[in-house]
Amino acid sequence: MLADPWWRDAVTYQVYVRSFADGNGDGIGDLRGIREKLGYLAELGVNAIWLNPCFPSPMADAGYDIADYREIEPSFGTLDEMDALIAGAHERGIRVLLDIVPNHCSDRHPRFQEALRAEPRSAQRSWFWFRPGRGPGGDLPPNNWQSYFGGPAWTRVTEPDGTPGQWYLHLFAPEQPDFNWENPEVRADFVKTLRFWFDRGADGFRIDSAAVLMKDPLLPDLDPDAGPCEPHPYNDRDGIHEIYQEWRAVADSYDEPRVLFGEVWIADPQRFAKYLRPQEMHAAFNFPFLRCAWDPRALRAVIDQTVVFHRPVGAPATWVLSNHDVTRHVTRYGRADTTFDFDDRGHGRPVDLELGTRRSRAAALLYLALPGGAYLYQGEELGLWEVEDIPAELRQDPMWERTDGVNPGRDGCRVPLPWSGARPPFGFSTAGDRQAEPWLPTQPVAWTEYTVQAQLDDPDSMLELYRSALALRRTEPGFGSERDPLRWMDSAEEVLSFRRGDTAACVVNLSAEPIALPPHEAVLLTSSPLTDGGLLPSDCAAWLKVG
Ligand code: TEU
Ligand code: CA
Repeated sequence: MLADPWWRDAVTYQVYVRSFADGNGDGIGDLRGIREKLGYLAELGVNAIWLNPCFPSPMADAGYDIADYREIEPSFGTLDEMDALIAGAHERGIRVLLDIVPNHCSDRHPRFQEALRAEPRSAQRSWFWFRPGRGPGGDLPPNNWQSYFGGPAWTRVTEPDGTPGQWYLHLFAPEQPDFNWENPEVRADFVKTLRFWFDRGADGFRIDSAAVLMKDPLLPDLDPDAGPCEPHPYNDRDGIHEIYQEWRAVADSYDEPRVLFGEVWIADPQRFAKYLRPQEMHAAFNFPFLRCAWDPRALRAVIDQTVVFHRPVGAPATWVLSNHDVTRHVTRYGRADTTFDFDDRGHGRPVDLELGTRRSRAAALLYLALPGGAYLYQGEELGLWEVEDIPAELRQDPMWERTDGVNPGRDGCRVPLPWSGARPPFGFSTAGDRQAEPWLPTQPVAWTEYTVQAQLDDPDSMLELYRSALALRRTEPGFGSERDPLRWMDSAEEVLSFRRGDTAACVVNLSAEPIALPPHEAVLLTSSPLTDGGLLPSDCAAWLKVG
């Protein structure tokens, strides 16, 4: 029997574990907290949850520095707690995806510790990229590569005999040494990890930094004028596809196939689509859509391009507006420049949160109406904005420190969720009276009106908009089914208007004036009320039943 390819049009909710819900009152979100909120997630109507890394980690990069791939981070819980969470989610029909980080581990990982103790050119060091330095005494890094978090991508070690020694490569923080994927032992170890979690019932993995695993073994200098992200000679090398073919075979070896979806930051859509060939990943994030301006022509172009490049490989498109790395879209859409850029997060620019919220509501109806999978980042269903005024001493993101504060980093989208009550920490802890201060104690007081409690049953709230849209995705087959292609309808250039299936249509008005709706049988949902004359206002979207 062919297993139900549920992931082709699933709505996946991203749980940023340490900021979702704290089950034991220590101020850090955890697995128990998630389990206690499964009812909330089921009622919201999501099909799957993706948990950011929850494995033992010194948290130099919020869990993306893993010291043990087959255990649970103690501050998040235990293996038993994970089993209970997976079981509880499955009882409610919610799949559970974990986050695997193959490019690098923690410098506390036993393999890296062993490598540090071993000789240069030893088998232990060949798990990583150790190289002698350049210049007199080897005092200069082996090449000019820069870390994504700022500063050189190399750190020098002290050899066991106390002398200054080799350098190791880290595309991210120094606490995140890059694995050497040329080494078959590294490959075998990751297959073991995949099986470990699949055997425990995990339904799939989000693959972190999926396109940067392979490096040119000659480690050539880079053109310093090439952009920070790509093209890099080490980025997206051909051999990388073998790895994902192997992973796909593992995933498909289960009766109920497991899902692999990649974080593939590649702007070139042809190279991007290679990762989605039938024997590779099932899906990958659509970052061009996430980064796109709130602009009708740009959005139409990126939607068309997405559909065009997914079709030949047979993979479903994905749609995503926010995640734990980017500025929350309520804030982005409330600025003059509505795009997203890693190197310029736009912090401190004027923001009109009312406009950003209005557009975010319309964007929710847009992305949830597009054919394919949708990824929802915790808090966007509450309309949360980026917290930009985090004091320097509370900032935790290595991006902030490594750029000397030039880049504010990602803490502003990682603030703990507000659940209830009139004051911070807004019920973030579920453990009764025991409420330690959250690990990032920067919830704005204004979130009083944005708690789950305040929004439930308020028909005008963001939460109710999401709940209604997700319910309609289930009951109106046109919106939900990925197999129904998108067909543009005639409209003004500044309006995105398309049909899904036989009876569903979505209209988004990005023009400055209210517009008439196309002929329809019923208005199913609107992001803001229609005008008295029944027109769709500017920056609003409507879901229609059409004949
Ligand atoms: O992010 C990778 C990432 O954000 C990209 O910026 C990276 O620069 C890209 O691969 C360039 O092509 C992931 C996680 O989402 C993030 O939270 C982690 O900090 C990072 O990997 C390191 O694990
Ligand atoms: Ca906790």
